[in-house]
Amino acid sequence: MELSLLMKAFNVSGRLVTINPTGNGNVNDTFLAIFRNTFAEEQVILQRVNSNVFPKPEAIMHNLRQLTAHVHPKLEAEAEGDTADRVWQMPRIVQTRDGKDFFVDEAGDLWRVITKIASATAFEEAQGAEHAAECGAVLGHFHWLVSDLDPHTMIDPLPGFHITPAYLAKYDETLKQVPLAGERLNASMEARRMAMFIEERRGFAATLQQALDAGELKLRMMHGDPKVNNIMIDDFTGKGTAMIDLDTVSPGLIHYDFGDALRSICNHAGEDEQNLSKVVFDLDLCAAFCKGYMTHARGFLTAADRKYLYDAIRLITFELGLRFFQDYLAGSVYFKIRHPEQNLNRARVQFRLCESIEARERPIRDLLAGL
Ligand code: GN1
Ligand code: MG
Repeated sequence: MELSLLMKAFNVSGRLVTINPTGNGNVNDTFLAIFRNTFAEEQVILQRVNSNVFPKPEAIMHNLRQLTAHVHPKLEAEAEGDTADRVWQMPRIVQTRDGKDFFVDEAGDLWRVITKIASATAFEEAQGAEHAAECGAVLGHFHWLVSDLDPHTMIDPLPGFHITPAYLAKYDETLKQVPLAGERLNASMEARRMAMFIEERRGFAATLQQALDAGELKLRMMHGDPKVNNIMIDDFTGKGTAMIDLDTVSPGLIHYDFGDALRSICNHAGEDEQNLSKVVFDLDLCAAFCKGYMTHARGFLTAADRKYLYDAIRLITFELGLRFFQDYLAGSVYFKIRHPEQNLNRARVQFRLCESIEARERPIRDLLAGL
């Protein structure tokens, strides 16, 4: 269905001037639509939710409704008493003309429109220590925003998301069940090296899950995907202003968020680098992020939480590499790709980053202990 026709289903005033792909998401398709009225312009984000990844896209919209209903009043209350030059924001759902939160096309795909956070940028990589610190502040503030959101009002969007041992089981299953997986594994030295890397860390994969099962860590609301390009920075003040990409907000361990933000912020090379020597975990950016995070998180992090922060950084990096590698073996059915080996290369990058984190274990632990 033509995008401009599709947009007509949504309640946005004015004439549509352009609609173009935006962002670099690996899962959903995202477009920026610009509307003009006589005296004003409106920009909104149109998205097709990937039903391959999210089998119940309606649940995603139910969650977004619950989340925004919980957070918007908190943000408003905060803004009232605020004299600082910072404004916290969260996108809002734009309804269809018949008052629904989404539109389903003839193919059965779910489309939704949300407001665009104006005059703000989500960078693809860390811009420096100040930016990293702002990313930390945004994540810490987000954790505070959702800390009192009742998990029972939310539907688990992706059961098992961020349970690392479950990804190991899926990887094993893929090797057993997918006819071409073994062939793909044996086709290159690189793939075999990835498989060895995984074997060496099998025991480690359960670290956070065991701490949770033992009651040492507890479930809280997490964002699920707080990588650097899901954090928006105000163009005028340079301060963090919003977390976007809210589809994976669910009960989980905030450790995964902490680790995920760091593994993406501290790697200048990004997720698609070919030259592995450029993939390094940057300790200065890590320190800056942690400082920003602590301005909001100091109050709610327990001693047990702190104990697992290093493992969280290492683990989520390993988990993402494992997810990319498993998807490569399965024929790249989950993460969108632009070339056939992309998921294999993405796995190489995360595993190299994981090694870089392991090599810096002492300084990272020291840094975390000093927070
Ligand atoms: C996916 O869609 P995107 O690019 O924001 C993925 C994350 C990964 C990320 C890696 C629902 O996020 O878990 O960390 O790619 N999202 C989902 O770039 O699987
Ligand atoms: Mg996402």
